[in-house]
Amino acid sequence: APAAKPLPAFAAWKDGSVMIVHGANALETRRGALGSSVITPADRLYVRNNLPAPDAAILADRDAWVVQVDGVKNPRALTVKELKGMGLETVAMVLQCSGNGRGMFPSKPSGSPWQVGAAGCVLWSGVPVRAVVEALGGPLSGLKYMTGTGGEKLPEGVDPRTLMVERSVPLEAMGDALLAWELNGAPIPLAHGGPLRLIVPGYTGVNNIKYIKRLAFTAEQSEAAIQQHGYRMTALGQKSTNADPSVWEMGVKSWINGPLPDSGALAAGPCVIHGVAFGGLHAVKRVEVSVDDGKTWQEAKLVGPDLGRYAWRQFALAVKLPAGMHTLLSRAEDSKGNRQPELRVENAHGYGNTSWRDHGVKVVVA
Ligand code: MSS
Repeated sequence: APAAKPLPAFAAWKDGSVMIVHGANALETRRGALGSSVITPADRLYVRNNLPAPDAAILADRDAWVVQVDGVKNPRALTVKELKGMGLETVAMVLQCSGNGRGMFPSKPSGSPWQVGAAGCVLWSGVPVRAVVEALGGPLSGLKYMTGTGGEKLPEGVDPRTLMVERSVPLEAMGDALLAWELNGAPIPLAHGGPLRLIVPGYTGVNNIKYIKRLAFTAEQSEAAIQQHGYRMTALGQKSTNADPSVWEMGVKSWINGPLPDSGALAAGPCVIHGVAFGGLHAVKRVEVSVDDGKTWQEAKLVGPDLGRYAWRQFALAVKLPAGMHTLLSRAEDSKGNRQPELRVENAHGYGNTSWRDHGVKVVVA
């Protein structure tokens, strides 16, 4: 087997024993290493960057970081220090890369072949975007999107639109959005977007802009390639255009984190099947588990604290597994009655895999 790649310097503080290094800007958490107490520790949280992260010097004086706010009555630049005086909220939220589960597409789309571990459930603290907007006189009328721009330095001489990380989400996403400076009770590390990150609960990872330098309410979506062509549900074999649906809200999803095929030989008898389930914009309502490849289903118990509709729930089901090979599956339903689908939606870039079939695991009981 090839030697495991080392952790990149900006994420060297991660727990290397549980991270899969796909590349310098793509680290995944091993399945089964997400823990069972709801919150994913920061040193196990996946990392994904489209551009190299800025220099760590941007963290030297966190309170001095500046974000320009536009598309409001009184547009202006605000420091993190000023933001800290404008409001405070905490949200527990599943942060999940748009391409989580891409590694399960038989079409082998380009991009990191994530299994389940480009996701975690974490706490963000910061000021509600709506409080900032109110303080700046309210939104201008007729605007349709909230657009965040990443603070990466771009190389000179290239059209910034080709590279910059700038994403627009529908205006209503502002409702629960935060400008956050804290992750799991500590200042946000560089790898996760410190000193300041836009948090858009219920939306896929890419919409959560790290080191945000501009927050704008806009009539149109960003002209950046990452918005116009990137992160869209494009039919297999087609080139992406801005007519394809953008990857925004997350769908209802669950997967099993134990037992796993590599948990070692399982002894026949009692066993607890457990995993995580979330509903994107809506709370997860129930999870069913099958131990016979989907022929029959049993309702699992949601365990642990309910941290709100954007967080995941851990589920558990005690079963007795006889000797033999078993395909274990889970499927979730949200509070609006949306059900996790059996099959993935094929698409050119491997986004949005919520298939319960794909996320099943095979275990052997001796
Ligand atoms: N931001 C910025 N500024 N830059 C970049 O690159 N990326 C994305 C987000 N944000 C970026 C940003 C992505 S893409 C993702 S996932 C996320 O982020 C991740 O996060 P973490 O913290 O985990 O690393 Mo896919 O959809």
